Amino acid sequence: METKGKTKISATLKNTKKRVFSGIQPSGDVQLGNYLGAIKGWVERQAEKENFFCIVDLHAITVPQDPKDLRHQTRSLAAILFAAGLDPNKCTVFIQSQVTAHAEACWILNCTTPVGWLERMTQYKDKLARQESIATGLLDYPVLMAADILLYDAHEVPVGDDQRQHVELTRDIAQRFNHLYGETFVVPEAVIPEIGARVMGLNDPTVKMSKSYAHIKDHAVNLLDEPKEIERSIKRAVTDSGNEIRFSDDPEKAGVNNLLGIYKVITDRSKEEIEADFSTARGYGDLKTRVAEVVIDELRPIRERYHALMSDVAELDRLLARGAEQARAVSEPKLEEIKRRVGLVLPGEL
Ligand code: ATP
Ligand code: LTN
Repeated sequence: METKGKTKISATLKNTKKRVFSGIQPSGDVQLGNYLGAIKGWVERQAEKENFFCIVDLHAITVPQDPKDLRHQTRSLAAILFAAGLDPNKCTVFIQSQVTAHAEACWILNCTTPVGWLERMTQYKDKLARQESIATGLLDYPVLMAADILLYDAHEVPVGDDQRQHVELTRDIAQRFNHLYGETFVVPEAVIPEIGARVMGLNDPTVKMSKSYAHIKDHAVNLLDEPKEIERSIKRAVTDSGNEIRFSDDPEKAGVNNLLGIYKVITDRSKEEIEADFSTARGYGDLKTRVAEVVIDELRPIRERYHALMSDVAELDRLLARGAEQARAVSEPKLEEIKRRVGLVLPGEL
């Protein structure tokens, strides 16, 4: 009787938690922007939420990937997420392609999403401009992302600023489906940090730091970089010819602003405090030294835990298999609901 009562209470508590869904691509070495713009917030708020974090390998293959590298990067990314502090007892971490409901829901949503909505996506237009030939999957990328989110009835989608437009589109896709077929989906909100949502490249502060540019020398700090490498990339960060250390929207000062933003997210101090602190600094050299120090200290324990996790791949695979099972338990009934709504005959009905 007592146990029954307890179960009921914990189920009620669980249901009051907001559901969170986010994704990250296994498309290369995880970089500091991924951590400050997304992963750090996921870790900090995991206790307050019901969390689903997805390693979106189907999104990664929308641009060419070496199969061997992709396999390695998928496990390695899982290890990074756990090493950064995601607790498998509080979060469902899983590989997208292992939960087939995502691809199926994507197809159904493709059939209610006007192609013009996809052609307007800035990330698609940027990639299109950079490549000679592009895959259909790249155009369709945001519909798969909508399927990811909507299958879980997620309320919140914590992402970096570059994903704002995709979450807006997810809202449009949900509303359109609800309008056509009746209330089916929760319309989710993007949760974007005030600072750290757009960490810029160290070699070029006009371009967002990206995993897929991480091979370019001194573009990014990778989460697994050794202290010497971190120091080197930050010391070489492009700044300006002045010496004023302050937060600023001035494009001239984008490099310094980027370094201060990184420092702010990690130290969690106010802009005023930070500017006052740096008012006695001797030029950008001092700023870079202090930024490098806090980044090194922040990433050291993650790197150490990562190597420990990667030394036991069987345990990592077990966690991912459990995550996929938990994800299926939520997404499969939702997929059935979607299929029923559009008039597809379910296997159980035959
Ligand atoms: P790719 O280069 O393959 O597109 P990416 O580095 O942009 O990869 P994603 O896997 O697409 O990373 O994104 C994972 C999360 O990290 C998303 O929430 C995204 O908004 C966030 N993110 C990516 N880059 C940055 C950045 N420079 N600053 C802040 N957040 C970022
Ligand atoms: N497009 C996202 C990755 C992504 C995602 C999601 C993010 C795929 N599915 C669902 C949030 C919710 C990106 O970061 N490039």
